[in-house]
Amino acid sequence: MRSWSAPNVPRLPGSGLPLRLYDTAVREIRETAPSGEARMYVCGITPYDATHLGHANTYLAFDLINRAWRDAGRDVHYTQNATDVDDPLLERAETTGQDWRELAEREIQLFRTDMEALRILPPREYVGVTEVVGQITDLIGRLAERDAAYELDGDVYFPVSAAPKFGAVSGLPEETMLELFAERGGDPGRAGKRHPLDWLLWRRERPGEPSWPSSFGPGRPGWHIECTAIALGNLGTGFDVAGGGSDLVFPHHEMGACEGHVATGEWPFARAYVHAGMVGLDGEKMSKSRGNLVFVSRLRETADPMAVRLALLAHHYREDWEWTPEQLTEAEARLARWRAAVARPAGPDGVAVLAGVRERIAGDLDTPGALAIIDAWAGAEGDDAAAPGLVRDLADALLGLAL
Ligand code: 5CA
Ligand code: ZN
Repeated sequence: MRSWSAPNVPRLPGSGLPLRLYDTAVREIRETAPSGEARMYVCGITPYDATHLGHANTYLAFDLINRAWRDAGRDVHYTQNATDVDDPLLERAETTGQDWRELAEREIQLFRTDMEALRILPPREYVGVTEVVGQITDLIGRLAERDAAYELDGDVYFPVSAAPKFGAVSGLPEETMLELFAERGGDPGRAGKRHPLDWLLWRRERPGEPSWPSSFGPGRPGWHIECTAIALGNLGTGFDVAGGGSDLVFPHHEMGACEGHVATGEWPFARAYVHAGMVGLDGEKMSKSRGNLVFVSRLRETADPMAVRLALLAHHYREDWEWTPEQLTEAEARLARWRAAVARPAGPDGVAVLAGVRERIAGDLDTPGALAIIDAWAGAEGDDAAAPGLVRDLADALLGLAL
C-alpha cells in the first residue's frame, strides 16, 4: 500500500551516539543496530476506528528510534503492517452496515493523515495483510513441512510443542500466558487442540466472511503469522527491532518469534523487542473495544499537532500513563516558550544542548530529560547567535518538532 509522506529531517552537525534501548526479551537496556542498515518492524493498526492517543504514543516511540539511528549515521529500513482483515474489523463493518474493505481503507487513510500531522517518519513498506495472503500461506506451508502445523476441523494450528524458544520473549509463567491469550484474541478453551496455548495459523472460511484460496482450503490468516510473514518478507531474520505497544508482548510477539524461528531455523527472529507503555483514560487502557478514546484527528481540529506531539514526548515511552486535557494545555505553553526562544537573535550555548539531547535520547529515549534540557536553554539568556537555529534543527531532527 501507499505509505505516507515524509517530513524533511535536518542534518545536524557531528553524529549521534549509538542507541541503547530496553529489550523486553532480555529485560535490560542494550545497544541496538550494531552494524549496517538498521532494520525495524512495528505492528500497525487494525483499521476499524480512528487513531487514538495510545496509537500515536506508540508510533512516536518508534519514530524517535528511527530519528536517533539516522542521526547516528545509519540507514533505516522500516516496515509496518495494517491488520486490514480481522474479527473486530469485520464485526464493526457488520454492525454499522459498511463494506469491511471500505471501512479499512477509510481508517487507514485517516491514520496516514494523522501520522503526517504528527510528523512521524513513514515506513519504507506499509503492507496491508490482504495484499500478501499468498506470502502468508507460503509461510504456513513451510511450518507444515517442519511438522509445526496441524488441522482441527479445517482450521490450522501451530503446536506450541514445536517451538523450542517459546517463552523467550515474554518470560511469563504459563498461568499468566493463558490469561493473556484468552484476553487477546486466543482460544485456550477450544476443544480438540493439543495444548491450550496452540495458536491459529489459518482460519477456514465461515459463512459471510472474506476468504482466500490456499492449499489448506479457503480461509484467512491467523493474526501472528501475518506480522511474521511481512517482517520476514521485507526485513529477513535477525532484524534489529520488533516493536509495538506492551499489549503485544504476549501472545503476539512471543508467538510471532516462534513462527519465524521454526520456519527459518534462525534465532533470534528480532534482535530486540521494544515496547511502548499503555496510554489510558479514566483509569482504563485506551482501546477501541472499551471505547474510551481520544482521537488524534479530533484533537487536531482545535490543537496544534506539534503540541499533541510535545504532550506525548513529556512521558517516557515505556511508562503507562493517563491522558488529561491539562497535559495539552501545558504542552501548548511549552511549545510557545520554545518557539519564542528559537526566534531570538541569540541564546545560551547550542552545542551543549545538542550533546545533552543526543545523550538523553541515546539512553533508552529519555524524552523527559531531553525536554528539560531545552526548557533550561529556552529559559536562559546567552550570546551564541548560532544557538537558536541549532536548537530549532535539533528539536526537528531528533524530536520531530517543527518549531
Ligand atoms: N494490528 C495489531 C498489531 S499487528 C494491533 O495491535 N492493532 S491496534 O490498532 O490495536 O494497535 C496498534 C498499535 O498501537 C499496537 O502497536 C498497539 O500495541 C498500540 N496500542 C494500542 N492501544 C494502545 C494504548 N492504549 N496505548 C499505547 N499503545 C497502544
Ligand atoms: Zn503485529
